[in-house]
Amino acid sequence: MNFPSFRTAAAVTVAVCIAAAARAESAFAMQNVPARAGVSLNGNWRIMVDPYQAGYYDFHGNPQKDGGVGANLAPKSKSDHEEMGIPDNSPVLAVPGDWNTQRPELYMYEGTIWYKREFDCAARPGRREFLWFGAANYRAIVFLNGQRIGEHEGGFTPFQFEVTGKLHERGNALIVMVDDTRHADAVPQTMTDWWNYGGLTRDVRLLDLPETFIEDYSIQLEKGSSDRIAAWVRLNGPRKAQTVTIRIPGAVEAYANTNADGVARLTIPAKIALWSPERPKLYDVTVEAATDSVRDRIGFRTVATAGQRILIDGKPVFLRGASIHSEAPFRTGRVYSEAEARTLLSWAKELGCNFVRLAHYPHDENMVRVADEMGLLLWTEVPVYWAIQWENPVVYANAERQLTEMIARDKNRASIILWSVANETPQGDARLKFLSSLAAKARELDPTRLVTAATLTHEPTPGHYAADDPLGRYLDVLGCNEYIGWYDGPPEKLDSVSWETPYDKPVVFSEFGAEALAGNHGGEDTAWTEENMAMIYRRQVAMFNRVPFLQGTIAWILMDFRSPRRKVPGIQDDFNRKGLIAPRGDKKLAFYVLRDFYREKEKQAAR
Ligand code: GCB
Repeated sequence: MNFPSFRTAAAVTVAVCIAAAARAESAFAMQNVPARAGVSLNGNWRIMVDPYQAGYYDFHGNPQKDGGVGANLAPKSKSDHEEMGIPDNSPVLAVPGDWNTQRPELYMYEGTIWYKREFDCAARPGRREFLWFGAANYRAIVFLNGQRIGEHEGGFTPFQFEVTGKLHERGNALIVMVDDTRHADAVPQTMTDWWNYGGLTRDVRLLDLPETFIEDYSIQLEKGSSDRIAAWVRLNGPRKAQTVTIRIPGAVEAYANTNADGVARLTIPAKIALWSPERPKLYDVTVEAATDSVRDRIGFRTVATAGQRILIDGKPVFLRGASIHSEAPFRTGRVYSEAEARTLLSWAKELGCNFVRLAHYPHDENMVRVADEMGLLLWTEVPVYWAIQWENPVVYANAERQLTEMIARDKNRASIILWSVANETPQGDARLKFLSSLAAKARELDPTRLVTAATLTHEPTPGHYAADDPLGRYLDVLGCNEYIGWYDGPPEKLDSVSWETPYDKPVVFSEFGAEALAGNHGGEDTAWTEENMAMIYRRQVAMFNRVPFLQGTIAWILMDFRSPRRKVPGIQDDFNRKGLIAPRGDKKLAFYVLRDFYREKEKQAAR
């Protein structure tokens, strides 16, 4: 279900005003929220399904005068027929969690659902409170005690609103309108090959912070150095002038004063053991000011390119990769827990991966933190996917905001080496301008990592491929998605194709694959069988060995994932079956083909 017709002119104007206000309120990104004091607002929330957004707009498409459902109205007497409330006998949804997999009637639902949760809060004097959301797909408007406090757009990044002074000791009503309607002028646009899981899909917390708190920090090796840390710390609150200390037991203890904006910058010489996939050393880091302190676990590594090579800690590395969607193993639905992140990343390890591509949007923070621990290098990306509106400045601003929020959250994670700005976008001048600006923005926000994108294959003459997308000029690493033997020609084509690139920079095959239903067996020539998929993988691997400049291969995909585009009955049934593993954990034959190739690559690297 989709209700684009309800984007009336009035509705659009209102949405734009709300968005502007929300950006201001939620302008900063809080670093390391899992380590902050506060209370969880996870659990069962009451809901109201509102496909017409009648809880927000009146019958002429104007915002409800009294605030609609957000006003938290209840009948005042037994004769009052108030319709806008979310009463205590309403159905419930668990938060975190997508709505589609929790209630059968919501499986295909796209639109608006109102969520309500009541909580008590003994706010302490001299403290500040923030409502924090790990993610809400796709647009959320937040109301507290009947008052609108802000809005956020973008389904995969965190946001928060300050609510200091707005809380009661008892019976606070938090109401959130979540709308996952797809729009042509959104990021992503309407056409994706993944399920549009709606709802409050990640943790919700009420954070309790000192009046002046450590809002954000970056603690990384200085670009180009393996023994100097470049750090900055930013305070938020009235006591901007403080001394900030960074402590890494056994390695670092450094102080600096903050400037008038509450920012301290430090360059610290440090004898530090480097993080690598083989030895994912994380340090317990403390950041301290007089009014606040926060602890983190941070790894330090370098990443660079040298000609066509990728160097980690100065050594060339071949990326033995697989992509992962944020699709939960065993139960299916959006991933939100550390345990699910661990299962997925352990499967990648079993496959022999040293690298994972988190497709096609920022994943839950648990994924990047567990990857840090397990020693998996990461590619993480924004949902600039397929044909978005390249000439629309609102779309660009949206993409840049999502990129900024992703980098803000994850900049201290050693596992991440690549920020990706796009996937399989159609070539053209407007797209090049859009994506080169986005790449420049990524570099400005984080000069220490590499910038990439997954581009489409180009076959200038039959059987001869070129990794030559003009976007490559603006990237550090060029990703190239190829489906030779699946969408592109018969499998035999893989035996004779050749590749070239005009770029003196690393090229990776950012996708390749074939599809089979786990347990479906037959001849190699029979579509959808494990044997057919394994045969295509064998030919792919043989081709990889003939591409001298290749620096990595990223299988599409580690585990099957839900997609409304996948309709073959009895085979797909709403799942893209290109997973090397089925959601219930069974490994398909192709898994072992790729695992053998990755074992061989690992041996070669050790020689
Ligand atoms: C692609 C897309 C990915 C799809 C995949 C497929 O090229 O990047 O999102 O799911 O192909 O299976 O077709």
